Amino acid sequence: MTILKTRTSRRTFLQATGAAGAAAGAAHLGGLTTAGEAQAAAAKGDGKTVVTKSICAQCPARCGIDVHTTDGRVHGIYGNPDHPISNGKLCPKGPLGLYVLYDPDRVKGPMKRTNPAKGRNEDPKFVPVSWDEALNTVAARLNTLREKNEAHRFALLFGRGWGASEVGVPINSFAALYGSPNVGIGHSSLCSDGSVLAKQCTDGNASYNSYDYRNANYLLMFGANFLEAFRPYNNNMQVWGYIRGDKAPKTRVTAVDVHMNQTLAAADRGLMVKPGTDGALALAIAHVILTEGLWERSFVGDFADGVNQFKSGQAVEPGAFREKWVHGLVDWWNAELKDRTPRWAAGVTTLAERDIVATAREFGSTRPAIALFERGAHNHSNGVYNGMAIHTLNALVGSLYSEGGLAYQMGPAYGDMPVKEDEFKDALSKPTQPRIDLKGHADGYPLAKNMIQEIPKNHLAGKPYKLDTVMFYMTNPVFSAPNATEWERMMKETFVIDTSPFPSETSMYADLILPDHTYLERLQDAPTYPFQGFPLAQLRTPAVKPLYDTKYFGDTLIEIGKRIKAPMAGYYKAIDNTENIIRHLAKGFEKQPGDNGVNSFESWKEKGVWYRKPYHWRQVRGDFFEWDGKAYAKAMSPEEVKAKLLKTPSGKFEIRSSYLEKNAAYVTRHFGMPAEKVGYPQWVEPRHTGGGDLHFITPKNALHAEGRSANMPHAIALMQPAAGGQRQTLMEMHPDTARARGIRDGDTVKVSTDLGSITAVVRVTQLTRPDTVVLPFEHGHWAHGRWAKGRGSFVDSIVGNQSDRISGMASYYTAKVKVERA
Ligand SMILES: Nc1nc2c(c(=O)[nH]1)N[C@H]1C(S)=C(S)[C@@H](COP(=O)(O)OP(=O)(O)OC[C@H]3O[C@@H](n4cnc5c(=O)[nH]c(N)nc54)[C@H](O)[C@@H]3O)O[C@H]1N2
Ligand SMILES: Nc1nc2c(c(=O)[nH]1)N[C@H]1C(S)=C(S)[C@@H](COP(=O)(O)OP(=O)(O)OC[C@H]3O[C@@H](n4cnc5c(=O)[nH]c(N)nc54)[C@H](O)[C@@H]3O)O[C@H]1N2
Ligand code: SF4
Ligand SMILES: [Mo]
Repeated sequence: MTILKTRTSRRTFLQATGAAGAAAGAAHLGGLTTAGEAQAAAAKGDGKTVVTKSICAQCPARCGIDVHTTDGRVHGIYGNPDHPISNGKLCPKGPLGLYVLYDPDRVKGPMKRTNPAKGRNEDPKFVPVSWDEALNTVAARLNTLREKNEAHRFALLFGRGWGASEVGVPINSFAALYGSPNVGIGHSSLCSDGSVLAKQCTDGNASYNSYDYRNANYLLMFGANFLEAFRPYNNNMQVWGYIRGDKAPKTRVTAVDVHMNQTLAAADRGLMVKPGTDGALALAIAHVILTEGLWERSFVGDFADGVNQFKSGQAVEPGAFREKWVHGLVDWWNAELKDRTPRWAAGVTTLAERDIVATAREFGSTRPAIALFERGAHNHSNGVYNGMAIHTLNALVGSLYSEGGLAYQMGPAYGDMPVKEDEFKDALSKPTQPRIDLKGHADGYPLAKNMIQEIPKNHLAGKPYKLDTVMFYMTNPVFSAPNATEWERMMKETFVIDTSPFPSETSMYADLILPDHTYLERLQDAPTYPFQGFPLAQLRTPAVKPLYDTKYFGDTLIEIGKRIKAPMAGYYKAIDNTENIIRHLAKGFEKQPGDNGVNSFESWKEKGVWYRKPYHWRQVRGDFFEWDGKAYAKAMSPEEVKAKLLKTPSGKFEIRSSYLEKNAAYVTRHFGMPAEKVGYPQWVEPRHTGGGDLHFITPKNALHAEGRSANMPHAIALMQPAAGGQRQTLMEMHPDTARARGIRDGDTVKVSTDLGSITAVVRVTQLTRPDTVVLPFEHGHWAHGRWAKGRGSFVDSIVGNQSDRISGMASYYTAKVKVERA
């Protein structure tokens, strides 16, 4: 296939070879990106090395990086020593960013498809177009849809983006002004919405947690791969070195997973649980904490007479317990927990009863302790209930907002935008149709945040309608969503716009590609994922002039906005460009300078990060305090706690969730328990897809950078020993399971579900459960560059599209497969 042949103008050629002077680069950028004097000098070829402070983009940890550039070429990426997440260190993927920038298969300028036929084996026959033509083509389509009152048939889907300069302002304002409910559907339901909803149901914060690991003495991790993936990976490794090394006492760790990953291997105790049963384990741990009287009385409360009445199998008199910061404890005990004994959980999880009891005693008697979970625990149909049971353990031991506990990330002190959207609305701005993913709709997923995985199904069925034009920013669901191949059918019927700098699977179905700069070429605010809670605002500054004729996505969307025939064009003209947005954000730092002195746009660029310590709130033995500038000394009233920290209707940690009870009819319909029981963390059997007999787990590994490492030769080379050979990925299978099927180490096997089959090479190992096979995600691309293509197994093509009815989280780890010799 001769795909992605590009127009190599003299200008882009010169830039690509690094011979272009600063002037050509500046013209290319339209004056938007000021790379700085120093970089201009570096580009001149005087041999000097320039260090640009920026932020890694190969995983959501967003580590601060020092990018070393000499003569206009990046030759090294190191950790920024003055950045609180990286502290001068990086994970192995950080330095490999060079491969992202210099990927030979990059899309080198805007392109349009000339072959109307679409399919994996169709050459799109892309031809270069100018930016003007490309932007005008998009604007013309969007104007026509609006004129026909069909604005809803335009969808803009995005993934790894959180910044004000791409999602916050350009996308969100488009959603507010253009008139389609489908502008800005994020990929969060492919990622971690299960954890977000579990928190929302219990403590009212629809968010991920921040963690104070360094002061914790016990970590209990469920389906979160702390030493290979869980965020922020690089800092987790630094934390690990401290809590397992210098710290006294050493923090004890129990990790729960379905196979022996690096985290389990390094933990004090690794529990290999049956997939989908983490909730049962957490309930039994809670049972032991209550029956053995290990709960934190200063936070939870106590029996009026101080005598513990929690006895296995026996109900407790309502009213006997005086609750402090929890709501519904005794109701929960009576309705669910009294029978969730370790023996019962041993039957469900296949773990040994004594291990469950030992874990519960350790967790319940070591303070401070943190129970955390991520995708392993919630990528199942019962994910939110599992997550609620786990998160409730934090309440039982008093870890909410405590030192050595967990909290929620604070936002930075950003300045306001120069204009308000409201002034640029017209009669068509308000959407009149439901969202294509039926999020929030009674027939769909009323409680979910996003349901991106439902889009192809709904489109193909024409329910609620058919899309016309679909634009993608930083997401490639045709590879990464469950039942991924269903997306291809939709993409054949729609006008597809991709913004990826790489020839992704989405690009192969694109009608138009408007390529983004890579992260080392763009000026971009890059908010942190929740870290330690104190506010942190990060900035990417280009380390080199863009190599090719690309444009930062935020600016692409602003330029489209300017071309819409409606008042909204005025808004985008006023915003004008992404640097302008970022300059306005930075104005907030004038009033609140960072601890590192950052108080302006210029100083932000110079340091790459603004932050202000400490975290603002703290719970100490059942009392809540605010930081008064010197100490956690300002006592908070229950009303303030409710407004700022425990944001539930009761103002407490709700073991009996008002949020779920409010939606009882819906929950009952899908889960089958009686309405009065929906609010409690409880055991719900997971529903499996696929129709096979072996659990199919497809996790991330350390060298894998979501959909962005597949074409990086060194990343591939470094993961080979664990994950595969040059063209194949290894699937872990237990010796008993292999023997029963006549499979030997190194055999190629066929792995099938009701959606189809893939092949994999088997690695026979005791590191996985006999009922579970493990095949890493990320390999098996059929596009995405020369080294990515045709290597390994495309796992999401056989994982069924089933979601947790509460969070809408895709149940990736719930499939069951049949494995036979190929
Ligand atoms: N190296 C690397 N790090 C990353 C990313 C990356 O692409 N590469 N991506 C980032 C993103 S977007 C996210 S969302 C986070 C996700 O971070 P994690 O949630 O930690 O990542 P996963 O690999 O999806 O799943 C974690 C673990 O769940 C296990 N598991 C599967 N089913 C079960 C189960 O039923 N119970 C239990 N207890 N465990 C189970 C898997 O074996 C796996 O070890 O990682 C981030 N960090
Ligand atoms: N089996 C299995 N499936 C999974 C997972 C798993 O662990 N196992 N993980 C899930 C999780 S947690 C997530 S978050 C999703 C992630 O899956 P996606 O939402 O698809 O996101 P990414 O893989 O991060 O990147 C998508 C695409 O963005 C494009 N891209 C890369 N860099 C840039 C850039 O600088 N600019 C622009 N405009 N585009 C760029 C590339 O084409 C890339 O393929 O996958 C999910 N799918
Ligand atoms: S942990 Fe993530 S952000 Fe940090 S260096 Fe590694 S890939 Fe980059
Ligand atoms: Mo994710």
